[in-house]
Amino acid sequence: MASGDERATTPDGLGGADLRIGIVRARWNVEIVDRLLAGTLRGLEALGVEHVLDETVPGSFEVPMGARILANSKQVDAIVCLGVVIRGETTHYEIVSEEAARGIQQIQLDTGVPIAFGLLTVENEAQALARSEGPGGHNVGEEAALVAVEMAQMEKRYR
Ligand code: RBF
Repeated sequence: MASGDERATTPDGLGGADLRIGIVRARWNVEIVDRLLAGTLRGLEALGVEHVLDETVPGSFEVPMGARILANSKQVDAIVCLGVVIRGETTHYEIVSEEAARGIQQIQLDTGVPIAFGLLTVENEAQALARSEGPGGHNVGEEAALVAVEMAQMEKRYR
């Protein structure tokens, strides 16, 4: 992988058969969120994850709260958050995207349940489409699945 490549790398031999993974996804920009979701499910399946808990919330601003509810439920080992915030469509861009990122980091550190950041914060729809491609393409949701499994495995090793 070339240096400067923005995609996440994954250690060899990563497996998720023993893991329970939660998904928290926003319903704003639902067509693109659905593409991220397809990527997440593809990534989880490739790693052997069978136990998936899937929840939706109104928008990306609510994603941290949804993640906190799942994390506190003790029913998941890690969480994938999905959402799409497009600058061109909202003057709230900074508020929604920054609060979502800040909230997700806070919740994973406070609860100890790893949370992968699978939100797109982009300038326009073209960028959102380019980062949510189908099999073989760049899909942030798929990458977030790998991140969730890797961090859940690490947390389990030291539990
Ligand atoms: N939620 C998103 O997930 N993506 C957005 O691009 C987005 N844009 C918004 C723009 C405005 C003007 C408002 C009021 C809300 C937006 N939301 C968006 C919804 C937000 O995350 C949240 O659901 C609502 O603000 C209700 O708390």
